Amino acid sequence: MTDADPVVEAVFDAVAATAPEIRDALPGRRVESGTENPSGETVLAGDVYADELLLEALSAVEGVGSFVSEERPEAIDVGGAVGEGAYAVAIDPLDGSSNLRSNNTMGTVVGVYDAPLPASGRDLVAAGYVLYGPITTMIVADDRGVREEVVERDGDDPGVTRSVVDDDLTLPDEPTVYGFGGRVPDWPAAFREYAREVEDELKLRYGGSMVGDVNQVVTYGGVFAYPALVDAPEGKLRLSFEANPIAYIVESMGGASSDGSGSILDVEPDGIHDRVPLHVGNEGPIDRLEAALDG
Ligand code: AFP
Repeated sequence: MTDADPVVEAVFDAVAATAPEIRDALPGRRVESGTENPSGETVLAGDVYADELLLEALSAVEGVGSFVSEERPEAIDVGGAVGEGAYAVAIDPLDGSSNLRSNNTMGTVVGVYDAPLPASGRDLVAAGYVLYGPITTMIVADDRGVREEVVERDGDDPGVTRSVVDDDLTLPDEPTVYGFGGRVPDWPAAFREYAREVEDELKLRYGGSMVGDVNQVVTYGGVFAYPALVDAPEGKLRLSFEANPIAYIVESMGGASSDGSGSILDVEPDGIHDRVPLHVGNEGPIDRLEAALDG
């Protein structure tokens, strides 16, 4: 097993340390901030708070050269030449924030790139997500594999504990669950036909937060997709902050990802807020999806 990358470890220490503070701040930040993010989406006070906390925490990590967030138009230079010894860290600070009003799962998504953004997923050296569920867990993927950790406050101390509960997370062999985003009438016919087949075989697990829905697939096996839509062929999810990190994690677990024709990690973006159709899960359902869309 290769040694841990100290900068990657420090990035996930910093992300874990913010988790209890973000979680504690959520009850008072369920309201809209009155602003929109670069993707034109309404920003909640919770999004703003998480984004600012993560910028502060990650700026302090030696070896992080730039901070790139779903909530900010441009990369923030935080010191160090990205790709020449420093990393670019891409963050979706509060994925699924519309679940805040309905008190359902949300998360923070992290991509650690060894190249300035916009970058291909092949430039990722690590990726992970924090899941704010009944308990706070964190998935971390790097060249050593994929780990699941429980993140808790360290008693009365200011820090947190990261307890590894599975140090070699792999996708279950048999798919069990599925979750498809968007509205059925907005799905292209080929995807709708594919979805009908999957619905006859697997159990629906869709909660409106990519992190929560992907964690169902990570835990039980299956397929998650936010597909291309008739009026939005690029889908909804952002490549840099959502699709690439999730694809890196699932492929590192022995699964597959696709933008509809090939691995998400091979998509070459034009901009840091590019959207892409995202499909991840067991190889079988993903291979069937690509065949269905290629028909
Ligand atoms: P919000 O962060 O605005 O809640 O969006 C969450 C998300 O980006 C992703 O987490 C979900 O998979 C997807 O949007 C849900 O989109 P729909 O609301 O269209 O199902």
